[in-house]
Amino acid sequence: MSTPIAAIATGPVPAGIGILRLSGDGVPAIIDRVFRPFQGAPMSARPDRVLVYGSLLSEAGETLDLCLCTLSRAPHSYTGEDCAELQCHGSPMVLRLGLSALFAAGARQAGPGEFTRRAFLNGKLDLVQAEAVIDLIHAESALAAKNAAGQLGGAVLRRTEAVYQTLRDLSSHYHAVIDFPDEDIEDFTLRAYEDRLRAAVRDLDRLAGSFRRARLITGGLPTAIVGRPNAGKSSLLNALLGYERAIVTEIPGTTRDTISERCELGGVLLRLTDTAGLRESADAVERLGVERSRAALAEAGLALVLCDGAAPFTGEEAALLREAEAAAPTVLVRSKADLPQAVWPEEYAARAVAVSAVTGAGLEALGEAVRALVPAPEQAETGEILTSARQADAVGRAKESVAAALDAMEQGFPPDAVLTETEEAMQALGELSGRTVREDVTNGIFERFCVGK
Ligand SMILES: Nc1nc2c(ncn2[C@@H]2O[C@H](COP(=O)(O)OP(=O)(O)OP(=O)(O)O)[C@@H](O)[C@H]2O)c(=O)[nH]1
Ligand SMILES: [Mg+2]
Repeated sequence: MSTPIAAIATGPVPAGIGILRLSGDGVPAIIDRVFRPFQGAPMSARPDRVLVYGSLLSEAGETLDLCLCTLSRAPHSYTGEDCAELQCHGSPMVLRLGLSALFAAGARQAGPGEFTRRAFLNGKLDLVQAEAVIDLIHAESALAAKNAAGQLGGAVLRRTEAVYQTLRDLSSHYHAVIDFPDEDIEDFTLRAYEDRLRAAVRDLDRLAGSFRRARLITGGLPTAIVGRPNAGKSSLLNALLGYERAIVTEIPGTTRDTISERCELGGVLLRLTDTAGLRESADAVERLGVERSRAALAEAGLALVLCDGAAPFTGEEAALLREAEAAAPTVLVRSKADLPQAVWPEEYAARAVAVSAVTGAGLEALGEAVRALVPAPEQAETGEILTSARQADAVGRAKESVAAALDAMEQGFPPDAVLTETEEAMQALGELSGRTVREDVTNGIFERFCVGK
């Protein structure tokens, strides 16, 4: 028995289309009470997954909207239960009234992630796929979306499933050794397992290590924009974001506090931090700002060093460039390209990317320079970047246990020692897919969802 739940699945702003979603027992009957087709039979008497045009009715039977309805009966639906969707005009008020009508007809409000939780409980999705749904909804870069889509397609599980099979085979083999000690279990098959386990350790290690690159596609690579006062740092931040995020003035020392925003540049998701211009200052507040600039540089995975192209490139700029290069991969950016340019020493002029925050010239070239320094992680293309610490932890533990099992085999330890490790590894992989995960862990995952998903 599963209580029928309903929610508005689309955002709370006026839009072209807004969707009401329903899942659970008795959904066809509930739909018949709130939706009247313009022609023919009620929804409950129609086949699955056909779009039907009709009226959305209020509790009192008045027409709220003209909309499209579709029904997907169990088990062929997102949740695996009877499901329906009402595609209305995207008026938040109409959707709220429609939702009330659904409540009056017997549904209750869905909790955050409840549709996807039901899909998980009914075996429609594993836990990695459920988390990929959140990642896909919140993707802020093309690569993040690609990675999430790959995981939704089962990319991670395909890889770990092969390892799981190996462990299962190995464990039944050892159980056979323990249960039938008199049978001669051939040694060479065990050696074949050693090769498979070695491959498993490599695969799991690569997968667990992918988490280190997750910030490249989800949180954004920490990127410090540094330079001397008035170099045009805040102007560049604004130009890249496309709106006036930071204060810009002609007074050197305008920016004090660091300002961070995410932005995609050259296909790489960056967390850009605009900083206070670096100089010796007598002003206590500015000095604190400069400290923060240096801290941002120290944490950065990428530095954009801005130097005013209309001014000479001095020893101070050169020192700043060296300081940045010691901290992170660095792009030298020559700002204010729209102004008459000063002559720079050839070695710096040759490597600098000229940009203008005023005209937008050079921003594309800057993107290319960033892409060249920060190659996109290949694993994102196939959906094999783990994006949650939970997943990385489970895969990491599985790897440790497989390595320990391998070690025990190589050292000729008794079967029990190998079995303990293979079973630990299988347990960890089960947590990854959700097969053996604790309920409080799954609760934590689905709480991160929005209502309606
Ligand atoms: N013509 C032109 N002027 C620019 C450009 N970028 C910045 N400026 C001007 O340069 C001055 C300083 O710009 P900001 O962006 O505030 O420089 P900043 O590096 O953030 O300066 P501080 O915060 O003081 O360290 C302002 O008067 C901007 O209008 C540009 O691309 N072209
Ligand atoms: Mg500034």
